Formats: sequence, structure tokens, C-alpha cells
Amino acid sequence: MRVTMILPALTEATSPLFRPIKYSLFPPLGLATLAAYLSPTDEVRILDEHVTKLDVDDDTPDLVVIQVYITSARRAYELADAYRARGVKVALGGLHVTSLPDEAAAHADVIFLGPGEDTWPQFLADFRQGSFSSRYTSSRRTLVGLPPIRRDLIQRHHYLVPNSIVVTRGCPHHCDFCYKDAFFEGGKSFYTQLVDDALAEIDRLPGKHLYFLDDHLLGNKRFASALFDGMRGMGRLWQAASTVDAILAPDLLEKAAEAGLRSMFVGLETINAANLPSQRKRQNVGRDYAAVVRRLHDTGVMINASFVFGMDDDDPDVFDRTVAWGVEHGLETATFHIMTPYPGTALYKRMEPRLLHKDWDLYDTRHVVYEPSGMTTTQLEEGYWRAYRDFYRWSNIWRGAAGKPARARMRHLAYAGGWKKFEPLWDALIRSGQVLRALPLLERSLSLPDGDHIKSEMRRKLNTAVRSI
Ligand code: B12
Ligand code: SF4
Repeated sequence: MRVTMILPALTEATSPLFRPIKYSLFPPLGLATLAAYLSPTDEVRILDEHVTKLDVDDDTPDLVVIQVYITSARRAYELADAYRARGVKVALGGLHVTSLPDEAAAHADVIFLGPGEDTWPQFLADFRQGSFSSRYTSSRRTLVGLPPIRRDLIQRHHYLVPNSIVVTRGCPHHCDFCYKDAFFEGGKSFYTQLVDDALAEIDRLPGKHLYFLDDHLLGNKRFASALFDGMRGMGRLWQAASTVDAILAPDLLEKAAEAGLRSMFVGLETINAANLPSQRKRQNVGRDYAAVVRRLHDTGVMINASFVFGMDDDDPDVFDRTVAWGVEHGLETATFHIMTPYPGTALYKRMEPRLLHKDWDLYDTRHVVYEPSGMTTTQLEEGYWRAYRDFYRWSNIWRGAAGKPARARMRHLAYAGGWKKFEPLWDALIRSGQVLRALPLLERSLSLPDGDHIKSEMRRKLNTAVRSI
């Protein structure tokens, strides 16, 4: 059987003018996971439109598999329609298909709701026998006994972080704006691999650096603790995501740091405490965010704090106050979002009467898609862009790093500067298809570097990487 698997891209990610590094970070792990269920005699390829130009006009496999995110839905449907017009069977799945199955079904021969580990092998068996349903809904949730992910199908050189990995699925929390409850409806919404399987998967990954894409790596304390015990001494450097309550809890963070954790993505969401209860962000309510940052820094872990703007208690000052707070507390990196109600979430149900449109392309957390309450749409969009600009000014990067001990200061400058201040150089590496060459730089900035002149060193090294291709 011949199978083509596609991760379609956002328009922004394929721009002839400029390619942001964030679209060349991670390979299509979901598709590589599904590819593992195909037989070794099947001919399969994975195409990621974020990093390669699709050449599918004459492609006529037996089956096309497309993963659909909200912001790539339009492109996904366009591709699906083109394949179906040629008589090729098309399977659609992923978050957006699960949120809006009827919309997706109009462009597919078969759709999948929820994670694919139970439904996809069932479908493959049906497909091979020549008769399959038009809709498969996941209900049996387990990560035990999964076939090894087909990482051989991933073109590693296209990605800065080819070693992305997930060892749990879902999350124990239920935030109002999150896709999680809708995606995992009908079965368990938080489950883990066996620790030994997770360690074996880590062992299979070459090099040093890992990025755990789990929603909440510290969500199951017993699992995480055993995982970090097993990882100690492996010499890995890694990044992950977790929540404020788990970071404030005793012991686990220390274990993670000993096992190589160097940077943690944390959903602080808002410095405006009045917003939290309405978003059901219970794990954040009443928590001391300054203590979260301090605890991470004291353990040698950098923070990438995520903030959402436009909640109902926000006013036009929220942008400047958030940036000032972040700089004052020495956040190394921050990710800002405009609140976006995703179909299927509790937030969407609440906000539906206030939606301005349903143009999914613009549901990218950079556009305002609803009527805000504490400010105008323009104030919200302009404030969002200003927050990014201001937070990543060199003056603010220096200020954020200034209060830290020398080596932590160097790391802060290298890491924040590397991501946000050398974008034209990243763009050149992406276009040459050799972005992986910059991985040693990322690894170096995650460790605590010695010496001065980080800014010029980063520039010199990126230049050398660009010249050598
Ligand atoms: C990696 C990642 C990215 C990468 C995506 C590219 C890539 N290579 O995967 C990058 C950095 C580009 C990215 C960008 C964005 N992201 Co993102 N990202 C993720 C993240 C952290 C991990 C995805 C992953 O690999 N999961 C692990 C794999 C194993 O699971 P999976 O991909 O879901 O695949 C499984 C199922 O979905 C299913 N499946 C999927 N497709 C199909 C197809 C078929 C036929 C079948 C049978 C099954 C099936 O089976 C797979 C195995 O179970 C998720 C959070 C998460 N934990 O999933 C957020 C997440 C997907 N991102 C999100 C958002 C909002 C964005 C941005 C809009 C943010 C922004 N402001 O820029 C952009 C735009 C994305 C786009 N292109 O449309 C949201 C999506 C919300 C939504 N409802 O769509 C998520 C869920 C984060 C969150 N908690 O809100 N992201
Ligand atoms: S903690 Fe994060 S992943 Fe978990 S429900 Fe909330 S937003 Fe979603």
C-alpha cells in the first residue's frame, strides 16, 4: 500500500519573504506516531509543508492522511479536495477535526475524532479488507505497547529540535480555553507511557537535546519522579511544559533539574488575578507567581512564561504591566497570545455570541476574533504586538538579566537574544534546509555558559553556521 501523510502549513510559515523559526522547530510527531502502525512493506512518506514545498499534483497513493489544526484547516481541505478529485481516499484527523467533525467530513472519506492509537489500527485493518466506516471515535486510551515511532521518516536536518518527544497525553486540569477536554472526550484525558518505555524512547534519540511536548510533564507525580530518576546520568539537556502548582510543589522540580531540565514553559496566563476563576484556571488561583519564577531560577531552570491578553478583566494597561512584571522578575522568554476561543472548548460556548467571524485562518492567537470587553479590538491587537516588541528590546533583555549571578546572566542573554534578535539568520538557515546545524548553539545556550560577549558570540556562530552551508 502507498500512503502519503501531510502536515499542511499556515500561510505565514511558507512565506517567500520571511520564515519564523517557530515553524522549523518540531517534526510532525503525530504523523510519525501513526506511521508506526503501517506494515514494513507499505510505502509511506511524511510531508511537512512548514519545511518543504509540497509536490503533490501527480501524487496518487492508495491513502492520504492529513493532520488538521485550526489555522491550517483551509489548506488541509484544499489538499484533501484535490486528492479526492483524483480518486484518492483521504483520511482527516487531529484537533480541528475533533472539534468540528461535520465541517471536516465534507472533505474526507474518513475522519478520526480524538487520539489515533486505538482507531487508526482498526481503520487500517478495515481499509485493507476494502470496507471502512466514515467516522472513527477514540475511546480506549492507553500508551502501553505502542510500536516505535517512525522517526526514520522524519527529515531531521529541517528541524532545530528533531528530538521532540511525548511520554504522556492530555492533562489533569480543565482550563476553560484549552482544547484538552474536547479532544479527549469519551475516554481518559490524562495518561502516561510506562516509565521503561519512555526511557527506551529517550535512549533511541541521538545527541543531547530533548524537547518534551507533553502538555504537563509533571502532571503525574509518581510517573515523572520515576522518569527523572531513570534519566539522571544520561547527560541530556531538555525542555518541557508544566503548571504553577506542580512547580511550587516540593522535590519534583529538583529531580527534573538533576535529570537535565533547563527550561520550562509555564502557563502564567495573566498577572490580573481577577481573570483566573472565570477561566477555570484553578491551579493558578492564589499562587505567588514571583515564587514560581524564583523557584525555577533557584533550581537552574529558565522560564518561558505564557500570557493571554484580552480576558474580560483586562484593561488597556495590561500589556505594559505584564511586560514590566516579566522584565522585573527576570523571565528569560515570554510567549504572548490574544485570547482565542477554539471550537469545542467551554470558552467558545461562552463567547459564541461575541464572535466577530469564523475565519479559522485568523484563530491563530495573533488576531482578535471576538468583541473584547475592557478595550477595543485595535487596542488589543496593538497591545499584543507592543508587548512582544517591548519585552524583547535589548534594553529589557539586559535589564531582565542584570540581577542574576554571572553565568545565569550570560545564559539569559544568549537564550533570549538567540531566539528573538537574529531572525534574518534563522531565516537563511531555514531556507537552506539546514536548520539542524544550529542545534549545538541551542544546547550551549541552555547550559550555563562561561565567558563574556555572548551577543557577539551568538552572531559569530550563527554566521559561521550560515556560511558553512
Ligand atoms: C508541536 C506543536 C506546534 C508546532 C506544530 C508543528 C508540528 N510539527 O507538530 C508549532 C510550533 C508549529 C505550533 C504552532 C502553533 N500552535 Co501548537 N502545538 C504543538 C504541541 C505542543 C504538540 C503537538 C504534538 O506533537 N503532539 C503530540 C502528538 C503525538 O499528538 P498529535 O499531533 O495531536 O497527534 C495525535 C492525534 O491528534 C491524532 N491525529 C492527528 N492527525 C491525525 C490524522 C489521522 C488520519 C488520524 C487517524 C489521527 C490523527 O493522532 C495522533 C496520535 O494520537 C501542541 C500541544 C499538544 N500537546 O498536542 C500545541 C497545539 C497544537 N498548538 C496550538 C496552537 C494554538 C498553535 C498556534 C496557533 C500558536 C500560535 N499562536 O502560533 C500555532 C499555529 C499552528 C499551525 N500550524 O496551525 C494549540 C492548538 C489549539 C487548537 N484547537 O487547534 C495546541 C493544542 C496547544 C494548546 N494547548 O493550546 N504548534
Ligand atoms: S493546564 Fe494547560 S494543558 Fe492543562 S487544561 Fe490547562 S491549558 Fe490545557
